[in-house]
Amino acid sequence: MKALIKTDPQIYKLIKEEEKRLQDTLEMIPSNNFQSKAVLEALGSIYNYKYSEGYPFKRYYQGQKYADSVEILAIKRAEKLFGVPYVNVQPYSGSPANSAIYFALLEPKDKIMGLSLAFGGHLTHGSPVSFSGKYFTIVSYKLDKQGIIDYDQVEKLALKEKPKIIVCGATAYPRIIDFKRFGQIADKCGAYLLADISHIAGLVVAGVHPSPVSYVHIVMTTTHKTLRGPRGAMVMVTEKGFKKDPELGEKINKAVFPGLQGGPHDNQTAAIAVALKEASSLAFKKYGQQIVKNSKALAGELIKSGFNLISGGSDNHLILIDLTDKKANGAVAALALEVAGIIVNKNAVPNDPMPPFYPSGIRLGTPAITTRGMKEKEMKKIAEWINEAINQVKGEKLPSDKEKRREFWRAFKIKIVKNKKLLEIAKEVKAFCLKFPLF
Ligand code: DSN
Repeated sequence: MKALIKTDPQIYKLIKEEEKRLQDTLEMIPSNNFQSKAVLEALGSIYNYKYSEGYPFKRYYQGQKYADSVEILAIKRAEKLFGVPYVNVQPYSGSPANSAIYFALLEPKDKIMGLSLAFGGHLTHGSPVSFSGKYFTIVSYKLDKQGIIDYDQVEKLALKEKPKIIVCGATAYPRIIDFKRFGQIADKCGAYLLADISHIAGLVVAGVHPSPVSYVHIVMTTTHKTLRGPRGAMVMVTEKGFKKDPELGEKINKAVFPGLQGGPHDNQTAAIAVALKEASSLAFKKYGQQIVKNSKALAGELIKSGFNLISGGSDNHLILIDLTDKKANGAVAALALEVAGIIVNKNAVPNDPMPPFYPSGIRLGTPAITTRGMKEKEMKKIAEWINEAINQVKGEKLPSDKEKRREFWRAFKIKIVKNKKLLEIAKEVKAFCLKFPLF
């Protein structure tokens, strides 16, 4: 980073400080991951300068001799890895990718059916605060009392509401998704079926989560979560998708560009190609398997310590904890854990009585710590620290009155960073992390 130090020492310092923060802490937000140096080099390459509106061999600008090859490599690698006949690698990220799919297939007010955000879905699956809930008609399905997708309820709702698209996929769901059952439901009601596998793409590649490809028409994934690529996304059409609608690929291409985006980010495409090459390796398969082993081990330890895990455990890379039984709150716990060097996010739990900014739960996962080489043995220690840290904030009850809550939160933020036990854990975490370098 010689040039950066010289040109902008302030930004250089902030990058180095972030690197150190990551080295010294446990990054357990399940959507975050660390990319390889090779991916980062491609992302920071000369391709950042380039405009390439259009698609390979059909561009609106000259000078595409090599950019075309980059995009074709990315497409071919994705097709092979996921076993699909069509991929668009241009979406800037997951939300634009889902938008493009909707704009390709729907008219304003058409019906989308997805998992409610409050029950683990995503903003773009029909939340009223996102474009998906504003421009389209939304029907949301929920989870059953155990925190599992209620497939019978999904079927009933789908047959009653006849949505044009059903979205299966989630951001805070710790169990296997039954894509086959979703496929049967979509076929019964004539809907397109979109699998949003952003969180689990790396697990699908590793064979530790069933692939949706045989059962759905479209697959969307971001590239930076378990897949360990740069920030970005891909839209794939399956054989089943082409059977339903031979124009599907063309419709999606047009919706991505010129419908929604301008030129693709060629540096991002190059980095996606690198990540896809890495994901085709045996080492990546083992990595994906280890993510799940770690998540199951961590879930088991947390259950032993009396935590209430939504759905009773984890089959994938993430764990969702309802802290109500521990007399703790998600926002309070997430902050306490951060002081202890463990980074998670506060998260709503099913039927959460608390508002989204102060939800009752936390969401945590194993993709990033598995990238660092941690295994089941380390999960035992991490569970101990999580338990000790949350014990420090037991009984910290958020007032229901808004003004009092703001006061409580201001005072809590000042108090918690001085908590001796949490600072002790942070020291232990830092020493432990030394054995697992970021790169
Ligand atoms: N923000 C992502 C997540 O944390 O799951 C989803 O877009």
